[in-house]
Amino acid sequence: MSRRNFLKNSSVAAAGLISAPLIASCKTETETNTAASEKTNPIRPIAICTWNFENATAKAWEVLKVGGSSLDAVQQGAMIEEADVNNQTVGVGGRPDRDGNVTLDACIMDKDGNCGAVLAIQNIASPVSVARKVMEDTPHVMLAGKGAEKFAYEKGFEKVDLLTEKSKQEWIEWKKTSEYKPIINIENHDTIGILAIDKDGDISGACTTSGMGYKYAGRVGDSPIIGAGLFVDNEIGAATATGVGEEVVRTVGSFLIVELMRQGKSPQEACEEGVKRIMAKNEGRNDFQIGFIAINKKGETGGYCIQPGFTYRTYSEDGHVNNPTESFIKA
Ligand code: SD4
Repeated sequence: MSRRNFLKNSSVAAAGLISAPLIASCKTETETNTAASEKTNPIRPIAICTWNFENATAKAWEVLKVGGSSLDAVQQGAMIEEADVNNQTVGVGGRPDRDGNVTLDACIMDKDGNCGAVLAIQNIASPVSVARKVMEDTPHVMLAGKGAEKFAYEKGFEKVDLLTEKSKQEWIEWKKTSEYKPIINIENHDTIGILAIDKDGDISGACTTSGMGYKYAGRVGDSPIIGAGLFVDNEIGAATATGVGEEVVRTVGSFLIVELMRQGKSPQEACEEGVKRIMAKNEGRNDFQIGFIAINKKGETGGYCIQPGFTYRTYSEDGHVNNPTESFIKA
């Protein structure tokens, strides 16, 4: 859909997203038909993220409501959680690995299928922003570890100590009883995956995390893996995951959700089917958590989780909504 066609959409204009002088233009027959179908199915900019990250979707919405791109919206929304020291599963303040080092994973994907990721990067406050630089300024998709960190400095990112006193003290406590094993628990769950549709109907997504608390040094989860922690197909929709990354990687979870939507499932049905596939491979287990959220081209959303308690946040012209979801394992 062209920008011009979108601008003719009266419901979007009414939402205050555009100024009147931009609306006037002459129409070809094709444009008239497109405009008619838009009336019944208007583009509805929206941001959606895992968990109840109200500030992240609010930030994304700030970008969307003034006509910004979905790519900027997801990056800026994700950056809010990366900077929040109280979120111990993302960015600054994230829980360290079992050796006491905070290592971060992130990826970003745009409407054209361009994508970038950083894996196990240290000392950088916003890995999603480095991932975007990988996408835009290199011929690669993924940079890992020291190479990713070096690249970030080359791009002007500052060196930051990511380990807060709180996370450090908890890690010291953990070491006393842990037997030095990384934990897989169902509470360790504040990764942000964020998806957005902009005024042009284009979809982007981002995902960023410090990964599993007290993981083995060098461990990388699903969050920076395109297809696993995040996938965007601008013709169909997008999906992102939170929870135990190993299981999401095994099932190429976010790609699966988008493919299920391609086959005609709603975002909600697709997320449920994705979780059920994972559970079918883990019969009898109830000690881990995975949640998916998804959005389709129409702006419909869905979310589903293995464990109870999963919510996802949406922000659109209707305001912000915290959406509790059903779960595979009932409370
Ligand atoms: C990981 N999927 O590293 C991430 C962890 C997570 O909410 O999502 N926590 O496996």
